Amino acid sequence: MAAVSNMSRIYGSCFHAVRQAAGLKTSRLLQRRSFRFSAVVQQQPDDSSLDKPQFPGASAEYVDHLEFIQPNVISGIPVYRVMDRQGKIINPSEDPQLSKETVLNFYQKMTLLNTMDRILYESQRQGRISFYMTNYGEEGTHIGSAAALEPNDLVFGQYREAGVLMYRGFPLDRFMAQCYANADDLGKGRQMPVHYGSKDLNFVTISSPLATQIPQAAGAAYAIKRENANRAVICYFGEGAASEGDAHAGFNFSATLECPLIFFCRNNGYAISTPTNEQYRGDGIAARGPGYGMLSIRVDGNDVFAVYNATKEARRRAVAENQPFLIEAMTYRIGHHSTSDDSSAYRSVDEVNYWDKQDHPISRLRHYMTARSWWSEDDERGWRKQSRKTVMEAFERAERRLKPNVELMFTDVYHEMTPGLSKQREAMWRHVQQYKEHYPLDLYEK
Ligand SMILES: Cc1ncc(C[n+]2csc(CCOP(=O)(O)OP(=O)(O)O)c2C)c(N)n1
Repeated sequence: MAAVSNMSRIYGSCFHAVRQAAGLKTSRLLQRRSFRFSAVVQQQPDDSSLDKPQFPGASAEYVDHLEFIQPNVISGIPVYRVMDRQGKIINPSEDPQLSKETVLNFYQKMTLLNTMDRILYESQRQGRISFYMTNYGEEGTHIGSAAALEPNDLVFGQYREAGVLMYRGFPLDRFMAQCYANADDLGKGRQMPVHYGSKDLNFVTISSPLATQIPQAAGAAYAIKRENANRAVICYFGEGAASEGDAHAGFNFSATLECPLIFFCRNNGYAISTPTNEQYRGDGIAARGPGYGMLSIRVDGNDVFAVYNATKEARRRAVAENQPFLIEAMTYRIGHHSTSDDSSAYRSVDEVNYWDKQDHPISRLRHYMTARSWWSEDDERGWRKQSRKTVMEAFERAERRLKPNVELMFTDVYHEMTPGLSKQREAMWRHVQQYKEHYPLDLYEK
């Protein structure tokens, strides 16, 4: 009872304040605080509206019956598709009508990524590099989205977006140099494999802790907006990373600060061994967009044209209207999570085979090209041979290349080396001299 009378006292004093404000013309406080609030007070000063104040945190009707909102109010968000599994355009008005040259480039980048993955995966298995992550099955999400961006748009990746960087022109030699941590690695050999980055290509260096890129992307997009730079930011992440608190922070900041940002979720079914039915309860990631006040769409990530159309339109509007967009691309991770994972422990071979053989982004695009006589069996054979040769040559060059100068371990953090770092450096050299046989310094740049 005491609580109820307290509540009515609080509400009573609020209504008193509203009445007073309505009686005055419009107080300065009201003008400053809420346009909607002062408009209601001014336009509808009758008793019924005074009894139904507009709370500052929501615009809604009042109801007089108790009902919880069902989670399935936002469920079954449709999957936008342009091509069917046979590569046939479903609705001609959605055909992006890309030139033959562009489509062939899509196909060649998707398959080159596949070939690079195969060689580097094997290379890890043979102990030549320490770690690797393949992109099998997600090639459509990479190439379709990358092609829809402008080169000066800024990319924040998670780690499984090598195709985006490849589309932007990162050479095979640079991919290999990073994985081999050799002297040509832009990261100076300091990161584990697949942590690529390129300032020239506006691709922010990958960092392993999940979802850190999401609030960073929001901050970068806010800066870009303030510069009025006619650029967008795209931020890739998996549906697993979307469970991190950082994802919420990034979504909410970018929506409230109205940032030109495209959130691109690759929903590939698994976060290592955690399947989506253990990852979340709502309708995937797209369903969260409206909760943040973001325009959202779910697309077929194995349909490179659907990904392209959705990203292109999101990019156009993000820049023109300064607001974030959320794209959830449904796809499937065909490979193991990484070389540290064996996915046969948590999913069936039949399941993987379905996506590999029946619904693959590369075969779908190939059907499209074949139907237009843009690609033949001979072209395929020739391209496979040529791309494998190119990848192998880059791989051999990377393997032969020296490792970075050891001293680089201690640079780039402080302008002047700190005493602590200096001591570590001396200790390192003492150790290396003492155990010379384990440290083949001739393999390192001087
Ligand atoms: C903060 C944090 N927690 C856990 C991990 C370990 N980890 C690395 S990848 C990964 C799964 C991420 O899955 P998802 O975001 O769906 O991306 P996918 O690997 O499927 O592309 C986990 C749990 C991490 N790197 N960082």
